[in-house]
Formats: sequence, C-alpha cells, structure tokens
Amino acid sequence: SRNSIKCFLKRNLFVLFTVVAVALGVVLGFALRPHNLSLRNIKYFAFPGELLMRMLQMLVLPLIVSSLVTGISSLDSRASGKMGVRAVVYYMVTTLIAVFIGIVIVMIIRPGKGSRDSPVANSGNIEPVQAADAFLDLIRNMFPPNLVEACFKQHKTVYKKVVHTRNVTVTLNLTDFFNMTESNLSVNLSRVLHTETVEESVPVSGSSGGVNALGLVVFSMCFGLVIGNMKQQGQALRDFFDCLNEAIMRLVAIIIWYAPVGILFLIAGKIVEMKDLAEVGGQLGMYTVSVIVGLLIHGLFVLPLLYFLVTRRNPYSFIGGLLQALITALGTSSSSATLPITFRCLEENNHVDKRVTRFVLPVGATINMDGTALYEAVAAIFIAQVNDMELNFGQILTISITATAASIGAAGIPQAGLVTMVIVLTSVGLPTEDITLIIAVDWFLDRLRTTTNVLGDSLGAGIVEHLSRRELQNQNAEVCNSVIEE
Ligand code: DAS
Repeated sequence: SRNSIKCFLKRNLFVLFTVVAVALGVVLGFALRPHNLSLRNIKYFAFPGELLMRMLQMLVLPLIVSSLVTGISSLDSRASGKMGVRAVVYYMVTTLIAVFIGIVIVMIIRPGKGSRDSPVANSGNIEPVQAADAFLDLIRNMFPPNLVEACFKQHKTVYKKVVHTRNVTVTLNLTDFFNMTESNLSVNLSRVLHTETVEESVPVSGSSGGVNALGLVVFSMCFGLVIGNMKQQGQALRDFFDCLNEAIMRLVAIIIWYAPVGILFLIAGKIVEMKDLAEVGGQLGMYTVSVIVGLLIHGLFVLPLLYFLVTRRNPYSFIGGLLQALITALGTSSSSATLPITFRCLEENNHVDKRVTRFVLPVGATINMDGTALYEAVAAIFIAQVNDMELNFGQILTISITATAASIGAAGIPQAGLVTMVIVLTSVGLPTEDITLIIAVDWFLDRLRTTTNVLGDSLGAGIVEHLSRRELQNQNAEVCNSVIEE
C-alpha cells in the first residue's frame, strides 16, 4: 500500500543516502591521496565532517539529561530498578564475552610473534597514575561538584608521555582514565632523525568536546527517580523534560538530512590522512585481522544469538532498523555522537518502548562498550607477544578485568579506547610506549569497535524491553485505569 511504501522509503532512504555517501567518501579519499594535501588542507577539506560531529555532540548533553530524567520518572521505582539490573547484567555479560572472544582470537592467530617490527626508543618522563587512583577517580567522577562546569572542564592530565618511534613523535596526554572529556593524542610529524624538524602537530583525534558522561548519568538517574515519586507535584517538571526530549529528537530529525554529507567528508578526510597501507607491517596487518575477526564474531553472531535466545525474534531484522546508526558510528567513530541517531532508529524503526530506550541507551553509551573491551584485550596481548612476553593465567585474568574497566571508563569519543589502553598495559607491566605500534591502524579499528559498541547498546535495549514487558504492561494498565477513574 502507499503507506507501507512511504514508510519503507522513509526508513531506508537515509540509509541509502548514507551508504552512497560512504562509497563516495572512499572514492574521493583515494582520489585525493596522490595529491599529498598538507595536514592543514586536510583539516579544511574534512570541515563538513567536523560540522556533523559538532552538531551531534551539541545534542548529547541535553539528550542524556532529558531522556534519562523522562525515562526513569515515567516508571515506578520498582520497575526502573528491575530494568536497571537487567541492563547492567546484560552489559557485564556481553562485555566479558567480548573480552573472552578477543583473548581466544589473539591467542590463536598470534599476530605479535616473530621479531619486533619497529624499534621503539623510549624517552620522556613517565608518571603513570596507579590503578587505585584511577578507580577512586571513577567514583569521584560520579558526583561532580559542579555539574555544568564538570561537563566541560579540562580534566587534569594524569599521564603524559612523549615517545619517538622512527620519524614520528607521539605525545600522549591521558586526561582522567575514566570519563575523559577528550582524548588528545597529538602526533607531531617532526623528523627527529634529520636536522630540521617540521613541528606540525595534528591532534589525531583532537578534543572532541564530549561530556563527562558518568557524572551526568548518575545525576540524571537520581533526579529522575526523585521527581518520578513526586506524583502531582512533579508533573510540571516531568512534562518539561518530556517536551525537552521531544524537541531534541526533532532537532535530530533535521540534522539527519545533513548526516550523509558529513559522513562523506569524515570518511574521505580520514582516507586522505591515513598512512600508506604498505607501511603497515605484517605484524600490524595480522593484529588488525585479529581485531576485525573478533568484532565480527561478537557483533554478527554472539550478540544476535543472545537477542534471539531471549526474545525469540529475528535479530537481523532488528539490526536492519539500526543501519543508519551503525553507519553513523562508522563515520564518526563516536558512540556518544551517534546516540541521537541510535535513539531515532530504535524508536522509529524498531518501535522499542521509549521508556526503555530513554533509560538504557544513555547508560549503555557511557558504560557498555563491547567492541572497546574486545579491542583492549587483543591489543594488550598483541603487545605482549611483540615483546616475547609469555602471559600467565593471572596476567590474562588481569587483562580481562582491566580491559572491562577500561571499556566502562572510556568515553564515547574518538580513540578513547586507545588512550584508556594505558590502564591495561600498566596493569601487567607492559611498556606503554608500545601503544605507538598500533596507532597507525587505530583510526580504522576505532570505527569498527564503535559500531560494535552501538550495536551492543541497541540489541541490549531490545533485550531489556522484552524482559521488562510485564512491568511495562502493568504500567500501561495503571495509566489506563487512572484515566478511566478521572
Ligand atoms: N570511539 C569510542 C566510542 O565512541 C570507542 C573506542 O574508542 O574504543 O565508542
């Protein structure tokens, strides 16, 4: 019928535009590479992509607050408590499965075997923060003293390292292991081996202006719980946040028209900028394959299987409704920037109950990162193999735990996982300067692990909705009864 064709086109038109945009971006990127654009011109060229990132990130803070407050206040505390427990159990289970898959894959493929590909001359003073301090920081960040200021303040640099490898100097400023507001890996392309140095520092991921999500999430959940129990007295506030959430989603509906253009330039800009694939050594190639194989197994089999086992529904048709969000994650490599699109896909295409999406998506985008956890485990064990270091069971267990913690702590911003890798490497005494071994391919793997993160959050929303259907139906019945009584 006309209506179903209209609905099909509406749902897939964007996806079609975006897929074409990605293809054009790849072609344009490779067409421009031979011209060796300067880094400055690459930044100008990629500007339309940066605009999309900023448009989406502009919405993240009000979206997290309005959706959490509305979602939690619309449920009675018993129902939201049960939903919260189900969500956290799902997050922990899927993250640990992802880490396990990563460890098995990297142990089988052993990408790091053989001599070191690139000698790493270490230099620069190192002040690693102890893991205990990092965990205390996590608790501290849950209760930021000044919420608005905490969302945007420049976090202190807890880890600074300057490492020269071949002709590249990497400056790694790790700001707050957990809840980073920006991971600013700046790669100064200075020719340390020659006399002249060309100091053109290009922030690899740059300050992406994310928000200190965990503090915001904790505040919004508490605030939503409280006004949810304020009955009539809290009605005005509940209506306000509901209307705010609706307004944000309408802004998303406008931005989504620009998304294909932004993604085209994001992809093209990255391809123009990336190093020659020929320079990527054999070890790095096998490491890249290990991560990709792990992410595909987890994202295309394990998560869909889990969804099918719980809901008995076809997971791939559910994933079909997420394509716009998955491609946006691939283009932006930021799950928090993708969050507005993830909301839209789940609510408009997959018709997941808004009381569920508003609750689990902001929390999931903050603490549930299966792709990142898998990647941290693979990278750490790869670096151990490159150093001919045999890991015993205790160290493998430590890597599993710290990879999970690093994924919980990593913010949903570009290359956050690369920077929190420091925690995992430090925990088993691996040289953290070896992070420079994997930087060359990180911009690509970051996209894939971000897509896996978004997929895990979205299937999680479908699973939690299914497990909470009784509470949701009871809530609907109560609302109907109260309307009839009135
Ligand atoms: N880019 C991060 C995200 O947005 C993931 C990561 O860096 O590992 O989910």
